[in-house]
Amino acid sequence: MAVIDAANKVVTLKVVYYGCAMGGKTTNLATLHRLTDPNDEQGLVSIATQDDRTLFFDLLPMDLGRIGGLSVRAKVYTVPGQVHYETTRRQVLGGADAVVLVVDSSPEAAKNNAWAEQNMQENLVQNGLDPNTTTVVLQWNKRDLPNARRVVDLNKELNLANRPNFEAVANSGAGVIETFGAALKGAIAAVYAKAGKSNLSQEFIDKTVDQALAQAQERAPAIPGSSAPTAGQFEHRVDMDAYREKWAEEGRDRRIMDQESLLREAVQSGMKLAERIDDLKSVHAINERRGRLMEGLAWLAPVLTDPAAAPVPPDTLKTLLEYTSRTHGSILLFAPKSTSMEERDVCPGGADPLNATVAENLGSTAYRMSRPGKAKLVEDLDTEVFFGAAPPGAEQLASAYLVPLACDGLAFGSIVIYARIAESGFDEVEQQFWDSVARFFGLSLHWRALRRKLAAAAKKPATAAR
Ligand SMILES: Nc1nc2c(ncn2[C@@H]2O[C@H](COP(=O)(O)OP(=O)(O)OP(=O)(O)O)[C@@H](O)[C@H]2O)c(=O)[nH]1
Ligand SMILES: [Mg+2]
Repeated sequence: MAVIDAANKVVTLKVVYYGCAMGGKTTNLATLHRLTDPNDEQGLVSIATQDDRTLFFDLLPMDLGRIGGLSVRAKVYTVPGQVHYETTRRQVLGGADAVVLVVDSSPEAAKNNAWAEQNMQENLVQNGLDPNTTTVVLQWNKRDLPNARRVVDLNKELNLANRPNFEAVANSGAGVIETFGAALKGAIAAVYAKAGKSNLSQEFIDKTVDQALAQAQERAPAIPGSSAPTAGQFEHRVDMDAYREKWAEEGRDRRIMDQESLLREAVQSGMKLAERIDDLKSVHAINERRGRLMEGLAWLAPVLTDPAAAPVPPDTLKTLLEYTSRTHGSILLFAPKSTSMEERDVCPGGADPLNATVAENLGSTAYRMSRPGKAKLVEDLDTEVFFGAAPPGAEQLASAYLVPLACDGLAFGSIVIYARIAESGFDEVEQQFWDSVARFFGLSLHWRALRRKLAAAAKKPATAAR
C-alpha cells in the first residue's frame, strides 16, 4: 500500500509489472528508466539470473514531482514471470497500488498470457487486494512482431473487464509511458481518495500526471498506425468469498508452507534491502543538495556586501534559482505610497504573478502577504490565490514561498519563489535556504539604508557651516 509521509508531504506508490515469462516486463522498466531518468540519477535495481531472467524482482524508484500538494514517489517493480517463482511473485505483488499486466502479442505466448492473467487475479486476492477495484492496466507488448496477434482478439481473451489497455514495443519505447501513466493515474486517484483528498478530480490528476511524464513521452517513439487506447469500466467481477472458501477447503501442505515462508522472508528482506539502497541514495542526494545550497549562500555574500553594487543587483535571483533548480521568482520592494510592490528582479522577465493579482483597495497579493513579516507558503496558487483564473504566464505555477526582506524591525519587501506544476514543492531544506537568502538581503538593505542616512547626516553640518 502507498506510504504517506504527512510531515514531509511525500506519498510513495507501488506499481507492479506482472505477466508471463519473457513478455517484456523488465524491458518495460529498463525503457521507463531510460526515458524518465536519462542521466541515471535514480538507478534501476535488478536481481536476475545470468541470462537476464528476473529471479526476484526489478525495482525502479522514481520522483514524479508534486501532485495535489504532495510530492509523489513511485517504486516500480517487476515480478519474475517464470511459473515456478510463485511465492516471489505473490510477495512482490503485495501492497500494489496499481498493476500493469504485460501481454506478449506473439501467438506462441497465448497460453502463457492466459495463465499469467489468471495467476495475477489469484495473487491479487491472496494479497487481500480486490481485482475489481485495484487499478490494472493491460499492455499488448511486442507489437513489432510480424505475426503479432490482433488487439481485438487479445482484448476478447484477456480483457473481459474492459480495463485500460495500450499497444507497446517495450524495447523501442513506444507505448511504455502511456501504459505507466495510466497505471499511475489509477494509483494516485485511489490513494488520494483514501487519504481524504477526494476533492481532486480525475481530470486534474490525469493532466498533472501527463505533465509529469511529458518530457519522457517526448523521448519515446510512437507505434505507427496504432489505434487510440480504450479505457473502460470494471465490469468483470471476481467473487472474493468464493476464493476464500476454496483455499479453506484445500487446506495447506505444512512442508511446502515452511519452505514457502522461508522464501517469502528472503524475498521480503531482498525488497527491503533494495529499498534501503534507494533510501541511501536519497540521503546522499539530500546532502549533495545541501552542499549546493551552501555554495549558493557563499556566492551571495560578496555580491551583497559590495558597496559599489546596486542594492538588488540584476540577475542575482536568477543565479540563486539555478542553485535550487528552479526558474521562477521575484525580488519585490515596498514602493512608497503604493499598495503594489516595486519589481526589482523578476525571473523570467515580465511581471510577478502574485504582485499582478490586485484586490481593490487592498493592494497586490504579494503586498498583502508580505505585511506580517513572516514567511508564507502558498501550497496551491490556483485555489488559494488565482481562484481558477491564473494570470497570463502563471498557468504552469503550482505553489509559492514568500519570504520577507526585513532587518531590525524594518521591512523592505519580499522574495517570492514559485514551483511549477511538474516540480516538487518547497521542503524544509529549501525553505531554510530562502530564509537565509532573505536574511542576507534584509541585512544588506538595512546596511545600505544606514549608509545613506549617515551620508545625508554628514552633508548637513557642512551646509549649515556655509
Ligand atoms: N520484438 C520484441 N521483443 C521484445 C519486446 N519487449 C521485450 N522484448 C524481448 O523479450 C525478451 C524478454 O524480455 P524481458 O523484459 O526480459 O521479459 P520479462 O517479462 O522480464 O521476463 P521474466 O523476467 O523471465 O519474467 C527480451 O529478449 C527482450 O528484448 C518488444 O516489444 N518486441
Ligand atoms: Mg524480467
